Amino acid sequence: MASYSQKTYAQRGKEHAHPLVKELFAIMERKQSNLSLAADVSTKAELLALADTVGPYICVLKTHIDVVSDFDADLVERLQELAAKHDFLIFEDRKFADIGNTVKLQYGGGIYRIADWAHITNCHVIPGEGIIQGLAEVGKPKGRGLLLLAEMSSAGMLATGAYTDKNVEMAIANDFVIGFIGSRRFTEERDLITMTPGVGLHASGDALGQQYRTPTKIITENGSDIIIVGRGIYGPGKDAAAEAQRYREAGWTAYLNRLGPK
Ligand code: 6AU
Repeated sequence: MASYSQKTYAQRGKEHAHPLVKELFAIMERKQSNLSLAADVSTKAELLALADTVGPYICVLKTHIDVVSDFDADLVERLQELAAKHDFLIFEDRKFADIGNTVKLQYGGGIYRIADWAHITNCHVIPGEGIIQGLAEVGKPKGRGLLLLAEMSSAGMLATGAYTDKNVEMAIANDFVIGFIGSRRFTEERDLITMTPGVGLHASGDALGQQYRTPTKIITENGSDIIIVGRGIYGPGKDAAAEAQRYREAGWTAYLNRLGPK
């Protein structure tokens, strides 16, 4: 059987069992985009403006909702309107890491009510499989999906070897899990997607341990599915729309090169 990374996104969408992943692959195909924007800005106005500017070029908007200093319920409504207008999914990068009972409360409640609006969220499996079960109790009835942090992009990260392998085992066993944060394709057991942060065309890293690799490395060589780009798109002095188009083009070309000649 051909590796999933040799198949088109369209084909994988058709064959996929999870409605959310079907929708994601359909968006990717429609928009010819495997680009996710990491919108790490600190006010509501900046986040909405950035999502509206970059929205046409991305398949997923990734948020850190707890860095928005003037968060309110209206922000969520406006983000949902932008998701409909520009045809993208919303991924709240919450990185849950507590016991199942606590993450249930954090995911479904509090100020942010993440499960009500984020199609995708993510977690560390350091507490064991109960974290996935807790999150699934809240998210599964709403049709949401979960990514496991099988690896990280930063220097000296500890998610390696047997820990990464455990992530893969848990993902295969839990149908609420739709894939991973990591640098490569992890398994052919089922079509679990990989989203990769730490992608940049120009910089090699930042002063706090972030490390950047190119779309070619990540998509063509490593078989990942989606590149996550933040400061490469909206950094100081950058034209966010132009940079987003450049990353979309680079990500899509890297994907076409992976598929090879028809
Ligand atoms: O492109 P950057 O460096 O401006 O932003 C990268 C984004 C940030 C991080 O919180 C996130 O990606 N991230 C993650 C995610 C997505 O979970 C994991 C990781 O290992 N490294 C990383 O940078 O919003």
